[in-house]
Amino acid sequence: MKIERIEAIPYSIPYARPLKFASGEVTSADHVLVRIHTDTGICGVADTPPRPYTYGETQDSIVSVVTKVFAPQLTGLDLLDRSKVQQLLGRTVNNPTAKGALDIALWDVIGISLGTPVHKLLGGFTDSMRVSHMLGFKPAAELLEEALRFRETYGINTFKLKTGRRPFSLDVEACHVLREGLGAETEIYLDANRGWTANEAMEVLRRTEGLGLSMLEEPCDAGEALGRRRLVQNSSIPIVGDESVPTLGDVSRELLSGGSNAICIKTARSGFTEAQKILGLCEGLGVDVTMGNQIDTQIGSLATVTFGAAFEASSRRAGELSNYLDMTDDLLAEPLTIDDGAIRVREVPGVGAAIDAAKLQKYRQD
Ligand code: MUC
Ligand code: MG
Repeated sequence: MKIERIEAIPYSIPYARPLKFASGEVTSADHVLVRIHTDTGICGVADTPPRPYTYGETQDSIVSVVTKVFAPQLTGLDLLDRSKVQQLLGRTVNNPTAKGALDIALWDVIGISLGTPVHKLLGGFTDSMRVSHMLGFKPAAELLEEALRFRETYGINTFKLKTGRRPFSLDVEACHVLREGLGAETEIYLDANRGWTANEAMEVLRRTEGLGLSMLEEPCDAGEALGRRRLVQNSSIPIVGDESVPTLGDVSRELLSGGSNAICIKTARSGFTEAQKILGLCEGLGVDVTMGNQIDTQIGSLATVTFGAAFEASSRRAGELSNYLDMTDDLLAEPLTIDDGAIRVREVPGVGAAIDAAKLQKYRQD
């Protein structure tokens, strides 16, 4: 079975409730749908979220690198020659979500052709993941209202609060209000998206001491190596690397330099192949992982749960899988559902992301 043709389709779906955070804001999902067609007629699919403030990719750059650089290199290759594919993708630096989508679409094709769900091919550990919901910038009372509504409606009991790049008092107040309103049994952790310095992060940790926060993600730029190491050494909770660790090499560097002591894995930027290597590295070193959200659509969230549920170590913590709920629509033909705080994998061949053709026609930009 050979790769015959690769499509990169830009599309745009507005958000009903935009998400704001320290490094940017998302008001519409201006993503790229990647489809890999084979000579047997099978088609694999995946989604890419352009995040210029995180990886330097834009919707245009993703379409361009997929169609002009990767498609000519991959066309004609055997689908199972996975290491060859990785080596070819690796010849181009950066472009993590373009590469991640190609990798996921390839796994999708392999699963469909074998008649096997990809979560089984990867590891088959379990069939669902608990969901963590990401709370963007809002006044504290509105954050609490949102968290209580998500707990009541979906059974979600883990929340990641976006912080940083705004007066400390707002972040500290939000932590206190959420803990008081949600009670001791709800998991709350923070993500500053590099919005503080290491010293500022330590100040916030001091002011939230005793609230039982479980993790602090990307508090400052990992390039501030000494400050970051000091923060890791002095923090009583794990300091999670996210945008500083898109690749296996980045994860190694951050863990060895002491800039992080937990790792966020995102399938949107690592695909399944590199995500699996990152997971193995972390397991071997005894480092916790979280399954993160690149502000994904339902297609992206399904990819995350497919990978996350496949392994014991990636399914231990709740995965960030619910922010698609803020979109006005989605391309997935059969919508995801969150029941009792969890999302299930799909027991169909491949990843299971069948696309609604009419919706793709409506939202595509090309
Ligand atoms: C996160 O964990 O940082 C914010 C920007 C982005 O691309 O992903 C998010 C979530
Ligand atoms: Mg993050």
